[in-house]
Amino acid sequence: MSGIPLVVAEEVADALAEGRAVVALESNVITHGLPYPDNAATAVKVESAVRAGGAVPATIGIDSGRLLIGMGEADIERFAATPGIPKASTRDLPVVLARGGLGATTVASSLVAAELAGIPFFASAGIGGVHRGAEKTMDVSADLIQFTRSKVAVVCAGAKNILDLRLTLEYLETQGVPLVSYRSDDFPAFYCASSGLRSPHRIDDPVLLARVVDTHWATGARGSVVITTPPRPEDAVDSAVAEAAVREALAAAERDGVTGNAITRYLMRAVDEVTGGRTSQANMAVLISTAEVGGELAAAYARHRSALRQGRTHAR
Ligand code: PSU
Ligand code: MN
Repeated sequence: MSGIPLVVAEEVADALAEGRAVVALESNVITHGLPYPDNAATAVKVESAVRAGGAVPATIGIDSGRLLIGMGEADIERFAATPGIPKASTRDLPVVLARGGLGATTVASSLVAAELAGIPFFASAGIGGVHRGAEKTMDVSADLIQFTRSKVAVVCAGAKNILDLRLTLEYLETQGVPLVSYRSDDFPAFYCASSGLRSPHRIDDPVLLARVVDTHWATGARGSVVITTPPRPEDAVDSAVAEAAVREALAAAERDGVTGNAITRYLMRAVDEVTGGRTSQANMAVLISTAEVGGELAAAYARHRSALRQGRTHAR
């Protein structure tokens, strides 16, 4: 058991005890990803989407030195409406926990919490990655490093095209992080259906995916399996439109001298301004659709595990 106090929501604790599917979710997207009140409404819809997929949602956050494993609507509203909650990635996690107060977990720090709580699945629309210009700035998201450390499967719509997606895939390959695209050939770029980069593996069968996750851990590997699912066609933004907006946003960031952990939020907002709000609409839709697929895949994984426990090797 961890030495960090965990506040596990009753519904989450029950599901874990009974071997039912749970999907962990980050809270940084609530505090830093979208403006109020869209952030609160979206977070509630994301939780419903996980349920529609067949799993129990567990939104992760930090409160008074404890890790929240599952937020109610009141917690979500508090995180969404309180200004100035710090973004707590893995480097910040011990500081924010030890000081007390609220903290919003990124993908990386949510994975730490999920593993402590025994939750094997996590979903987020967009993972962090290698930033454009990283050969000079060395700005590589701690999310990628955490994928080599936390035994949690990560379902996502790829990573945003504000990043260098080619370098992001190279990094995952170098670090031996399995990357599998569910029912698509390409690595998606968040609200763009494709990054133009082919995924190393495509798998269409959730049972085979569940076996891939188990097999990764059976080899003794620590770390994540990254599973991508593209946006629904009706939600997707045209890649050329998104790329043009990203270039404008990057120029604005350079002009304003924005660097470090503030850059992701800055670029997302700037892209949204350039596209007249089109991308934040797409952002919300992708958060929801990814969560639903995350719920479905976590449920398939839980069924697979339970079949194994009962001595059946090929669950359906
Ligand atoms: N990618 C997105 N939207 C986001 C993030 C990433 O498309 O909101 C957030 C997530 O919380 C992710 C974090 O874990 O940014 C990565 O930040 P950094 O690059 O500073 O590690
Ligand atoms: Mn960074």
